[in-house]
Amino acid sequence: MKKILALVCALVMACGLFVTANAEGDLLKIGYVQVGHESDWRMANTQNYFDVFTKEAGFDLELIDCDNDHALQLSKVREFVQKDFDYIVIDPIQTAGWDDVLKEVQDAGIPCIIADRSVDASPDLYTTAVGTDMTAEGETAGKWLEEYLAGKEAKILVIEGSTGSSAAIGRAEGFNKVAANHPEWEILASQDGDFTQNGGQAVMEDFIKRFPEFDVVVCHNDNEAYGAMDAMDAAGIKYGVGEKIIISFDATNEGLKRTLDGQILCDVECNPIQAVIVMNVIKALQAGETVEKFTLVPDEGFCAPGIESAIVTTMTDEVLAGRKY
Ligand code: GZL
Repeated sequence: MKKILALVCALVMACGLFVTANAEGDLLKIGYVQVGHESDWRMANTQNYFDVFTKEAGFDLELIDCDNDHALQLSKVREFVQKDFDYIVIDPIQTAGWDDVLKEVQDAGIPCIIADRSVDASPDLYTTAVGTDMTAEGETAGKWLEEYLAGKEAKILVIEGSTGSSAAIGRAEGFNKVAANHPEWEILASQDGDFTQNGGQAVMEDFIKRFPEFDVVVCHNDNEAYGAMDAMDAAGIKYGVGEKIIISFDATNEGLKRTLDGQILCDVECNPIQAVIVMNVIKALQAGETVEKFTLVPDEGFCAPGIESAIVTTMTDEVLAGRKY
């Protein structure tokens, strides 16, 4: 019976019709090594995969929360290879250290999709990648600050994302590219807050001790921004329009609420709703189509009410109500 079903599937696929079934006619086994559970963004991304890769849709998804442990990601990918998964999706905690395991996946003939963050490895070593442009996100933040300061001097503190992650590397690169054009800006310090609220609070507490004078805090994600706010609240430091400027990334629902309330002045989106894009890539591959080497997930930026901007969208209740996450 299985052989007949497999033949039918092969014939159907050969005719370009698509079924989400592997050669044995079973559900497509998808292995996803997820970064962890460090932020609201991450939880939205994980939930999105569970919502999309359902059995009803023809998938058997195994999503592993690797809790920011690169070695665990490598060993789980190797487990997926051993279990002969149909597709392997990797959201790499860090950009480095992927060549060997990607070669093993490729030698096993398993299509590999790099999702969200990126790897420092030849694109020849994986099938395709899906993600946002983190450098552009950093540039958007820099260009908004350039517009908002309009030539004024600024002392800037940066709470970075996890060291070695493409998100932290890209956002820093993009922001610094704009900052390089502004000798009147001074970046006082830049420290890893690991994309968590506790991390953001600890770094901001240290910054407050070391830097009595500062004007801007750039946080590489919303959870770090909440932690920075906690630290500033405890120290009696005000932030918002006319006070210390907080710039953040992710534009999660809570982040945009705080932007609408004027606590965060600029929040640059990084869209976690990526699972349908990944699913469509898998369906195309199943149908024997060629896919682009990279699929960009578009995003934009937002600023607090009362701030006019040509760079980002000014927040309103309607903008918040229209958000998907
Ligand atoms: C960005 C993503 C980052 C988010 C953080 O694409 O990898 O990781 O900006 C998350 O919130 O922790």
